[in-house]
Order: sequence, then C-alpha cells, then structure tokens
Amino acid sequence: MKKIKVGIVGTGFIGPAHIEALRRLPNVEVAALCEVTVELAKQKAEALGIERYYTFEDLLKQEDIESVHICTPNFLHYSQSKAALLAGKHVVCEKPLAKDLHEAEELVELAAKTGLVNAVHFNLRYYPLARQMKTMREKGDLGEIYSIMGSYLQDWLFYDTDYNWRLEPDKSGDSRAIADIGSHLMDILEYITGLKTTAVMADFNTVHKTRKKPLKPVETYSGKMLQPEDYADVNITTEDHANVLLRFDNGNRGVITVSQVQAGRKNRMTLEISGSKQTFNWCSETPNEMWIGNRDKSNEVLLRDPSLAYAEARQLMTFPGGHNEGFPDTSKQLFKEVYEAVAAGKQPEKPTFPTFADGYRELLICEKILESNKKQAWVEV
Ligand code: SOE
Repeated sequence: MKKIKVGIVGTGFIGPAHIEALRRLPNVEVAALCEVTVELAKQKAEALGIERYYTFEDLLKQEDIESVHICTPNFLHYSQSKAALLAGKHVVCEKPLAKDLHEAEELVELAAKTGLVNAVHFNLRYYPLARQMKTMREKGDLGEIYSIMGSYLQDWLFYDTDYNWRLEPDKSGDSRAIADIGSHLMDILEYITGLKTTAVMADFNTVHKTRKKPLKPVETYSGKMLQPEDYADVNITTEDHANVLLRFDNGNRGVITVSQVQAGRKNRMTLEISGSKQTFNWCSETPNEMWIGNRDKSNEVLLRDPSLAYAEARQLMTFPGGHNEGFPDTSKQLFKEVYEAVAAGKQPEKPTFPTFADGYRELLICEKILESNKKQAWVEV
C-alpha cells in the first residue's frame, strides 16, 4: 500500500502525541520533522526514531511530504499553516487555529481555494461516548436542550513557579486558559448539542499576577533550556481562570468554567447537558462511561461498549467489549478520517472531521469571550 508521507512541525508536548497516533494508521508514514533549529530537529528526530529532519522552510521543499501537522505554539499556527498550504501540503493544525480572527479567516479562504485537506485537532470530539452523546441528541434521546454546564480544569500551572510558553502573551496570544482549553470546550459543546452560541458574558481572573522563576531548568519553545537564574519574575495578564455565561440559539442558557490552577484536576473536561427527556453527564478523566439522568425512572450509567452504543460511536471503538478508550485514541481516530481524505487528494464536500472552518468558529467565540471580559458586559457572537 502506498503510504502517505507526513511531516511534523514542532515536537514539544503535542507533536509526539500526533506522531504516536499517526504511527497507528496503516496508510501513513511519519517521514520527517522540523524544529526551530536543525540541531534541535536532529536531536528530536533521533529521540523519536524519525530519519529525516529539517528547518520548517526545508521541510516544505520536500516533494514527497504530502501533509504536515502544525504542533508549534499558537503564534506560529497562522504563518506555518499558510506557508504549508501555499507549498501544496495538506494541513492538520493544532488549536487554536490562529491568534486572531483575521488570520483564521485568511486560512479558511486559502484552504478552500487550494482544495487541500485542512483539519484542526479538536480531538476530544473523538472519545466514543462524546460521539454517543452527539448521536443520541441527533436521534432525539435528549429532547430539547434546557441548559449546558461545562468545565475544563487542570493544575499544571498551579504554582507561581510553573513555567510554559503559554504564559508568554507573544507566544500564546491575549488569552491563555480560554484559548488553550476553552477552545476544546466551546468546540465540543456546539458539536454535541448542535446549538450555536449567540451571546457570552465572561469574567476572567489571573490568580498568579506574578510568575516567579521556575524551580528547575525548563525547555523553552525554542528548545533552549531556561535556567532559573535567567528568569526574572514576570507580570502576567492572561487568565488562569474564567467563568463564562452562555446564551444559545434555542433561547436557553449555559455556563462554562476553565482553570489551569485547579489542584488535583489533571486534564478534566466535564459536560452536563440537560434536556427535556434526559440529562447527560460525561467527564474526560473517566471517558468510558456516561451518566444519564431520568425524571421518572432510575438514572443510568452507559459504559463504552460497542453492543450498547449507536453505530456512529461504535466506529470509534478500537476493541470489542468494555476495553477502555483513552486520550491517545482520540487523535488516532481523528487522523484516520483526515487521511482517508488525504488519500482521496482533496477536502471532502462534507468533512466528518473538524476543519479550519470549525477552528474559525471556535476562535470567533473565543474573541467574543475576550471582548466580553474586557467590557464586563454581554457580547453577541
Ligand atoms: C495544555 O493545556 C494542553 O496540552 C492543551 O494545550 C491540549 O489541547 C489539551 O488536549 C491538553 O492540555
């Protein structure tokens, strides 16, 4: 079978996750990677068992590389996705698609003009029970949606000495927690419910207004190790925590909370969707079960089990029976759909995977959330 050769752009945290997922697909070969310097690219290529390594510019010159995954910090997503599309490469870009709406709009238009496959790594849509909730809603099992409560909680930036490039506005953009994990939450809410967010009321908080020097050397985005003594205390304006009230196009309401300073919550997205027939509750830290709340009969726990799920969810289940599905499996399932399109050589008419247009939609909501927080007022989407 002819394998599609893929290049990985950036190998910090999520790049290796893309590589692992891609290596599980029979029609794909992770043939190359690039990093901010050739030296760093060589080092990462050896560590990851990939033969070819380049600078970004040289990677795009490789004729045999058909697609690239943009896994660099947010501020590079636009320029690198644009360059890759212009070089004739299909593109899978990490969320958020860009730092602002204008960049995202240009990418959507350019991708449409080239006809190249374009996708955004909203991988949490691919937990089987997230797909089950969407399908149950589509089949009417939920009824009219009364309210939505969502949260996405982490603690990896809990201490004021925790460092990451996301703390640097020039790398992350004007928002941090909302742009980084709120993006997943706002995407999956509309994906599962089919509702459109029509207005937002946001309230951000920066718990650690000063971030102190890291306790140990940390790797910066450029691969350079940051020694604690090199790091001066920095004032932080981007949000550690945010509450956002939501209004939807069916006239009903919702609320989300995102935090990256929630001790004990590692990577925990929770959704509670209340409908006129039932309530659904699902959590990404226990992704293989969902709670179904009933008014006139006992509540239920639905397990991730092919024999209990709709076909749309069953197709995301790697193994029969109750074998658990995890975070890495979601990327594999997303990329499986993407590379069916790449094998066909163009973006499908009706993509089943999240596209640049979905990335634009999520960024639109994120920008309105930022505007609302700044104005401390309701803002229409
Ligand atoms: C950090 O918050 C992070 O790596 C996000 O950037 C990812 O999108 C999320 O899937 C896991 O946490």
